[in-house]
Parts: sequence; structure tokens; C-alpha cells
Amino acid sequence: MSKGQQNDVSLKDSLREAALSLGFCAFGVCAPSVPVTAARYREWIEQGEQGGMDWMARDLERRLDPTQVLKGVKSVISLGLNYYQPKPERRGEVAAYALGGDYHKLFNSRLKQFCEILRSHGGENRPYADTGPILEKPTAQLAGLGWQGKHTNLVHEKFGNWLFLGTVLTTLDLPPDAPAKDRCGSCHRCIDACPTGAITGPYRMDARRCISYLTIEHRGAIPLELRALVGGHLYGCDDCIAACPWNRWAVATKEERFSPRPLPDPVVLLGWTQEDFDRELAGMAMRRTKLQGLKRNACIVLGNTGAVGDVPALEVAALDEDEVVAEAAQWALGQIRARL
Ligand code: B12
Ligand code: SF4
Ligand code: SF4
Repeated sequence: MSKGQQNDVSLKDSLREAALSLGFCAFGVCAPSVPVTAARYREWIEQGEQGGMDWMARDLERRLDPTQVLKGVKSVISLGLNYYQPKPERRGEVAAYALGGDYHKLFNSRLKQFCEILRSHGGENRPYADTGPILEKPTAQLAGLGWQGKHTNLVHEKFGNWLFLGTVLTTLDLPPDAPAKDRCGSCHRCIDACPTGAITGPYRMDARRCISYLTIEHRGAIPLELRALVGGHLYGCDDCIAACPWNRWAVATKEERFSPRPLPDPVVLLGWTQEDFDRELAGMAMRRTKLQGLKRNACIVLGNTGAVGDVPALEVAALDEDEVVAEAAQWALGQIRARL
């Protein structure tokens, strides 16, 4: 090994230590190449499987090629943050990632600190977590953090399915890690666990059927034929990732910011004003669905799980000035009455 290579290795080791001391639990490096799955991404867009997430079809070449995002990029660093925690029992299930404070804030501030360290070594950097033009899962697989399971999410051998991912493009030249191997084998538990059939085959998912998409990203009415399948999910869905046997060694996160915050029953949410929403969900990722979306979701949950006690609040919601909420409430009333 030449002296230059040795320096790169020790720089990478010190960056790994810095990342771990900032609270990240996984670190890996890959070259800035177009992932081999890029063709699959194009296919996905061509088939319209992104639904209403139009931004996914924009700037496609840039999204698939890190060299178009940062001029002179030599390495891509992938980082993972553990968010596992047992879920509180409640009517109206909320995905684990959204139970506490918005992870984007914490992740971005950690990434900023990490980039300051990179800069002290002379690198120019671009940090991303979730919202940037980066395919974070294929990147993390290339950097050795884990593999994209049949549900398409990244699975880590130790932390299971409960990792947030972030990516830093850097002009520093770092030795790459070996890509992680797929360890799904003949398992198909995640596919079986999906209530809506959104995992249309191994490693393929149609976002238009996914409860996470329908309850968070989708604006307007939830398609009639999918409403009963949404079941008790109020915001997001963990069914496929929770079913994975690789979660067996998952350990609870130490991040206090992710601790579950109180959230009232869906029937109470129906009576919320905009002020209630702003006050109660301040700093939470759940705000993404907006008040209208949250009330719409609450109606679907009540339609699927509610009883006679929920009827008065739904009758008020059925007169809501928002058409989507009013229609969802009428649907829920019909479901409850049919059960009575
Ligand atoms: C859009 C998006 C969504 C969409 C679409 C989901 C999806 N699977 O892509 C919706 C809203 C549904 C969603 C839901 C969720 N999301 Co999301 N989402 C994203 C986002 C912004 C982009 C992902 C993307 O590019 N999708 C496009 C598809 C085509 O890409 P892909 O999944 O990589 O598909 C590849 C493979 O399927 C493969 N492939 C396809 N067909 C075939 C066939 C064969 C034979 C093979 C071998 C391969 C193959 O090629 C494709 C291209 O690379 C990322 C952040 C980011 N910038 O990456 C977060 C991200 C993926 N989401 C995340 C999370 C946590 C979730 C949820 C768990 C949240 C929840 N609990 O409700 C669910 C999980 C649902 C699921 N099963 O995927 C995390 C995942 C972390 C992890 N450990 O993997 C990310 C990385 C955000 C983050 N920074 O932490 N999400
Ligand atoms: S998040 Fe839920 S609906 Fe979406 S693919 Fe996974 S199990 Fe299916
Ligand atoms: S549940 Fe099974 S098939 Fe699905 S990601 Fe986990 S190991 Fe792979």
C-alpha cells in the first residue's frame, strides 16, 4: 500500500469514528457511480408507479448520477441513524419514524456537523437526507450498509429495518467499501404482510397502492377500493418492515427526540382546528399531511375500526367545508352503520 493510500484509509477511519461519535450508527463509502438499478427506476417512472409524486420524474438524469449533483465528486458517504422503538398501543396507528420530533431536523444538523469535519480535511461536500436528488437506498447498499430487501427498503444486519439514511457527496477521495450482499434468501414475509398488495413482486413496489403514500403523500380522496385495506393506519405504515426477521437484533434508539409524543384518538382529531394542528404537531413530521389529510385519514380509520360512539363526530365532519373530509366522513358513517 502506498503512503497516499494509507493516508486515505486512516482519513476514512477517522471519519467513521467522527460519524459514530455524532450518533450515526452506520457509515460506508462508495464511488459516485450510477447505480445498476437506475434502469429499474426509469421503468418505475414510465409505469407511473410514483403516483402523484411528480417531483420523482423531474431531473431524472441528475437524480441517477451523483456526478451531476456535485462537480468533482470523488466519493459518496452513506450514513444510517437508528430510530427503532417499541410503538405505543393506540387506535390510529402512526409509523414509527413519525412518532416523535421530525427526524429531518436532527439528521440535517448532524450532517452539517459532519460536513464541517469533512471540510477541515479540504473537501467540498453536499449533504442530503431524504429530500435530495439521491437514490439513498441503492447508494447505501453500494456503500455496504445493508441490502435493499424485497420490500425495497434497506435492511441492516444489526439494526434491521429501522434506519434513516443520509448521504454526503464529497470531493475527498476515500477508499470504497464492498457492496452489501442481498440476504433475503427465500423469505417473502414482507410481501405477505402488505395489506394492499403494494409490493407487486420481489423488489418491486407500486407507490399508488402503498398506505404510506396514500396517508402521507397523496392529496385528495383515497381511492374507494383501497380504503378498507388501509385498516387502522392513521399515518404511514410499517407492516412490511416490521415483518422482517432481520429486526431480531434491533436495539432501541438513544435519540430522545424520537420518543413518542402524545396524540389524541382519531375521533378527537376530527374536531381539531388549524390552531390545534399547529400547536399539537409543532416540530413533528406528521405535519406533512396537513390538517385536511389528517382528518381524511382519521375518517378512514374510524370507518374501518369505529363504533356507534364515533358517529356524532363523524356526522359533524360530514358537513366539513372541505369536500375530501366531508366525503370520507360520509363513507365512514356508511361503513359503521353497515356493521351495526
Ligand atoms: C419516494 C419515497 C417513498 C415513496 C415510495 C417508496 C419506495 N419504495 O420508493 C413512499 C411514500 C411510498 C415511501 C414510503 C416509505 N418510506 Co420512503 N422514501 C422515498 C424517497 C424520497 C425516494 C425513494 C425512491 O427513489 N424510490 C423510487 C424507487 C423506484 O426506488 P427504489 O425503492 O430504490 O427501487 C429500486 C428497487 O426496487 C430496484 N428494483 C425494482 N424492480 C426490481 C426488480 C428486481 C428483480 C430487482 C433485483 C431490483 C428491482 O430498482 C429500483 C431503483 O433503484 C426516499 C429518500 C431518497 N431520496 O432515497 C425515502 C426513503 C426510501 N423512505 C424511507 C422510509 C423510512 C419509508 C417508510 C418505511 C415510511 C413509513 N413507515 O411509512 C415507507 C416504506 C414503504 C416501502 N415499502 O418502501 C427511508 C428508508 C430507510 C431504509 N432503511 O431503507 C428513506 C430512505 C428516507 C430516509 N432518508 O431515511 N417512501
Ligand atoms: S408500507 Fe405498508 S402498504 Fe406500503 S408496501 Fe409496506 S406494508 Fe405495503
Ligand atoms: S421480510 Fe424477508 S424478504 Fe422481506 S426484506 Fe426482510 S428478509 Fe427480505
